[in-house]
Amino acid sequence: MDGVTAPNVVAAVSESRLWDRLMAMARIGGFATPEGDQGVNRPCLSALDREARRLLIGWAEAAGASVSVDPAANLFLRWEGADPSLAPVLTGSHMDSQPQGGRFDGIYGVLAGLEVIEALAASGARPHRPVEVVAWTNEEGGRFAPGCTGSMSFTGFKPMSAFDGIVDADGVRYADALAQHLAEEADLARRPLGYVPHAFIEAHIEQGPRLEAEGQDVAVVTGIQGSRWFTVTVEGRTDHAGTAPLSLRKDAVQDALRAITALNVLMHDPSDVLRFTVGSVTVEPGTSNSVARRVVFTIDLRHPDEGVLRPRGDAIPGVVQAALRTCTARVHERFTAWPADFGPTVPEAVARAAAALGLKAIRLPSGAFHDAQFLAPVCPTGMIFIPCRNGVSHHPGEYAEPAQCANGARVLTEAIIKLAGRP
Ligand code: HGY
Ligand code: MN
Ligand code: MN
Repeated sequence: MDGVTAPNVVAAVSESRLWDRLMAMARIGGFATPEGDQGVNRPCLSALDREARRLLIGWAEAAGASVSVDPAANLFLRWEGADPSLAPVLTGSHMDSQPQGGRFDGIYGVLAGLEVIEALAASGARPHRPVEVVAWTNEEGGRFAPGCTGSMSFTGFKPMSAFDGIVDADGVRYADALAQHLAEEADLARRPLGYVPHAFIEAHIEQGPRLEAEGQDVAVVTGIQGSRWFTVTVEGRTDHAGTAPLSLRKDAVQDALRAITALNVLMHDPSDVLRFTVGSVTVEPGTSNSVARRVVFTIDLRHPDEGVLRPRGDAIPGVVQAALRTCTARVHERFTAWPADFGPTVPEAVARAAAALGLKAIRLPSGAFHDAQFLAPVCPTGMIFIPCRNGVSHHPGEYAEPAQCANGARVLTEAIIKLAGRP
């Protein structure tokens, strides 16, 4: 570990403690699949989410960190700096999961951040700047779509009120779930919403195959591709499946199929860089013997180049309307994250940290979005990726090795010490 800034601190990162905590968290909302995978279903602002946060808070307070929550329910663990008045170096990720999620997406970055605090505590180090670990609210957007509502609120990308009316599958409003969550965490110290960090750095599994395939230890993440989410509501008329002539029907399923087929043509990309996903299709009334009166389907569109993402996304409403035969349709864009470039500061700190630790690293853009996408316009931002098995994520089979998790936490520790000012 030549050239490591604070070898005693980095050496205090514990692979076994980090791994045990990852596995303890995986039991909260955990489930086994018939194939033998261990998945996690931990929706944001749920009782499971609060259970996981309490576990994290217990560990953090035992390590000597102070704990607080902001009005968006973003949870902060603070390790005081030699000069508490300085803007902190902020790290962290999210604790919510996809419904068929894995044991590492998000939670790894939060626990790697806690490992930095543990290492600072064990070595008695007091960096110049405070170090804060954040668990962002609702990164995934699985229960309340879109995702990243916590980090968008924190950075002022959107006012918190913009998310109030989002409802989950049970019709619960985001604002009500947030109010209940904050009430159940009323014993925790409060802090105001938002500040400008000195820097933000997030550790995460790659959620792609390159690090494993190329035998790399970590990735220096250079940026995040853009994402645009839409919902398309196709309105028809329900009819009797046995008696209504096809020539008189307003069949929302048939027109939704025409729209999706036309969108596939719009989104065709021979270079396979563009990502177009229809991940959810709901049909009403949804019975075998009634013609569908309504179909709602989602669109997740991604591309690293705004020059592609913008025109393809802007063309969606016209393509949908032109494809309809008998129904009407509404297209609503509910999430827009333009491509983020992380610039030099934090990626250089990550690259130097990996080199100082003798780890193999490549530079890589992120295909998945992250809260870091919304911090990038606010402060120097970057990410560290660790390999995950077969690149699998948003799947119960998601997996990373204990040593890989520890490597990422050590790079995070070294980079944060460098950014916060050495102890
Ligand atoms: O969808 C994403 O890219 C992220 O994993 N939530
Ligand atoms: Mn994630
Ligand atoms: Mn995810």
